[in-house]
Amino acid sequence: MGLFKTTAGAMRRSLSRTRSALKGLGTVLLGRQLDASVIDDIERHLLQADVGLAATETIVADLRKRVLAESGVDAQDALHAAIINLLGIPQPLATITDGPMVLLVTGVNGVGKTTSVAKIAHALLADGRSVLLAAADTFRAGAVAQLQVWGERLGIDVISGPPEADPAAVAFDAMDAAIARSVDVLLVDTAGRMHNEKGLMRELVKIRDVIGKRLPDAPHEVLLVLDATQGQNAIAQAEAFRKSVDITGLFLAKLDGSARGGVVLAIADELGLPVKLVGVGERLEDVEVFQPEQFTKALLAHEP
Ligand SMILES: Nc1nc2c(ncn2[C@@H]2O[C@H](COP(=O)(O)OP(=O)(O)O)[C@@H](O)[C@H]2O)c(=O)[nH]1
Ligand SMILES: [Mg+2]
Repeated sequence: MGLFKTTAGAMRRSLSRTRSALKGLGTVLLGRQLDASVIDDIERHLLQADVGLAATETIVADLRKRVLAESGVDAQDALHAAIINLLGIPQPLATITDGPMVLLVTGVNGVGKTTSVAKIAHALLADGRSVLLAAADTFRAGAVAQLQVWGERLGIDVISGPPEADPAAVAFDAMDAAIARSVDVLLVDTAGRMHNEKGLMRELVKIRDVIGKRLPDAPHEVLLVLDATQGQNAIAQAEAFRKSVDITGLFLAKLDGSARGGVVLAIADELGLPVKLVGVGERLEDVEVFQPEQFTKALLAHEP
């Protein structure tokens, strides 16, 4: 889907606090050649910015290899290349063939699931796709209403159940509706909290299975929403979710205003799950395709 924008300016703005956490790393490297002391500097800066020990070590090891392989390597270029190596190639969302394509959106409470569902719906609508929403967060009072408000703003229907409905039953009804109406995309919003974590994961598996029974190959994407301001805690959440369901990609919300954008590197190193989309604000338009190249440029930019 070539429907999400990638804006260098928005990415640069979003990473301004993360760049502060990196304490001017981009400037530190300016005009320097890669050597052991520069690598030490890089290591120190990365550790201050929530990149985490494991990803920092991966990057440092990559840089050491570069020093050995070649002399006179530009430090900035080398770090850029090492980060790109770590992040891997961009992985876009699954494409719509003959719909409905089903996206299941998961994540803990407050990370930005419902907002992200609305953002994705908005982008799809702008691309001329028909979209249906499913309000499968039936645990939190007000969650259904919140999605309905977005639905009204976007002019699309929201499938919901009675108060405290079984979320899997809502998903079932939504699948029926999506198929009957031949919509292009069904976005399923889910709860981030249950009475306990086991209950939450069991519910999620049930929702996933109900969707898969109704339509083979669905859900086509299981997007885990993580909150970029939560740093390493986001990694722990991903570990917990992936034990129950196959996560196909991450939506990293709240990259704007986060000083912990370095967590993207930790995610790549520790989880190996692709960040597909990033949230860069609270408005419907504030969603970007994650582009490793652009992210790295913004991370190492000279200006604050
Ligand atoms: N700054 C910023 N705020 C966001 C972003 N995404 C979501 N939020 C805010 O995070 C809060 C929780 O979002 P919500 O979608 O209700 O989270 P949910 O509980 O996971 O469904 C709301 O105040 C959103 O406006 C983002 O990309 N940037
Ligand atoms: Mg929600």
